[in-house]
Amino acid sequence: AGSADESATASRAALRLPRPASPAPAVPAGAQLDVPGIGPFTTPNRDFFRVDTALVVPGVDADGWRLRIHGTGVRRELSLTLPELMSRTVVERDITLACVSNEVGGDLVGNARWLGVRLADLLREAGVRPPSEGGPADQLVARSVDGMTIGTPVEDVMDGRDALLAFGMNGEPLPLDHGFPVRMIVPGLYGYVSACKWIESIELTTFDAYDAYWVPRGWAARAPVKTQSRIDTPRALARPRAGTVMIAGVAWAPHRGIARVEVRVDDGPWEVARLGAEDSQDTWRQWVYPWRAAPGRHTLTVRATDGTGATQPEARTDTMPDGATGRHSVVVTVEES
Ligand SMILES: Nc1nc2c(c(=O)[nH]1)N[C@H]1C(S)=C(S)[C@@H](COP(=O)(O)O)O[C@H]1N2
Ligand SMILES: [Mo]
Repeated sequence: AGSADESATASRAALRLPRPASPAPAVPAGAQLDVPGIGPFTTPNRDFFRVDTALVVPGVDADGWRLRIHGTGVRRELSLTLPELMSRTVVERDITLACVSNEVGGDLVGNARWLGVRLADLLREAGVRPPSEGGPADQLVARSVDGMTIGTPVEDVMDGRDALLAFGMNGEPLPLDHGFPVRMIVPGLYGYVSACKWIESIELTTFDAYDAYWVPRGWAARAPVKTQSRIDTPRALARPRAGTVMIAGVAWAPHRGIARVEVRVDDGPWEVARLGAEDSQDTWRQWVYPWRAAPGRHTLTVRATDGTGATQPEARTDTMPDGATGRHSVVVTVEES
């Protein structure tokens, strides 16, 4: 008898992804800046960060998989196979996913092209109304085959954003370690309150009635992604030569978008960086600032302003309970040229 992993791998290899009724527009050419040391705009699956509690990656056979939608305010329970899910209206979207455990300057963030079905469509099909329309449930609890529970505001997934039940990632079926066969992805919310991998059910309930897995462990029940920006080049402790040095990196405020990125050298003025073209307000943005670097030791600091006009605060806070704040900086020593 084959292992769970073998049957999962075999069912993944046999899976044919549907074509999206609503494809993602091509990534604009200017989204990817041509600066050495800056990563790809779309994170390849093999490089996409992985965060979960699974000691062994769950091997789910797509052929036996079902998703159940039930709970408070559900008028018609749904129980869907994968072909049934794929027969709904399929959309494709670029969405940046961030982990609440990401420290300032950290790399627990990635951007991918997801293929799936809008969760709001399925909730409507089940007769669910959001709280703003008088619905009784304000929390949706996603459960995975390995017992994880993830709580998401019903209002957020039904407010028009592209909250997805995704089965495709960058043109392939979801990799096993990113949640095969199906996971959730919600623009603007940290993974632990939105991105349930290996999902098997969605229960409509309330925040009062139920605490999802991470909540009794000290993490906030509601957690929109905080605006962050990161310097990818030069690296900390680099020794660039005097002259023009490209300071560059990435900034994200998923679902609000990035309006501005500024860079400061030592205690100098904030200088406006050039932004890569915006793909969507749900994706990160690359940025670059050409710096006339003079010899000596310098501290480089970055800050971003999101689409609502809010600038990243200077105060550093811990990742717990709802995501780190503060500005990334690196110290470099510029050598005589
Ligand atoms: N089943 C399950 N889903 C999960 C988790 C988990 O531990 N188990 N971790 C969540 C967290 S904290 C994050 S940040 C994202 C990470 O998704 P990725 O591993 O595909 O990057 O998955 C979320 N979904
Ligand atoms: Mo996370």
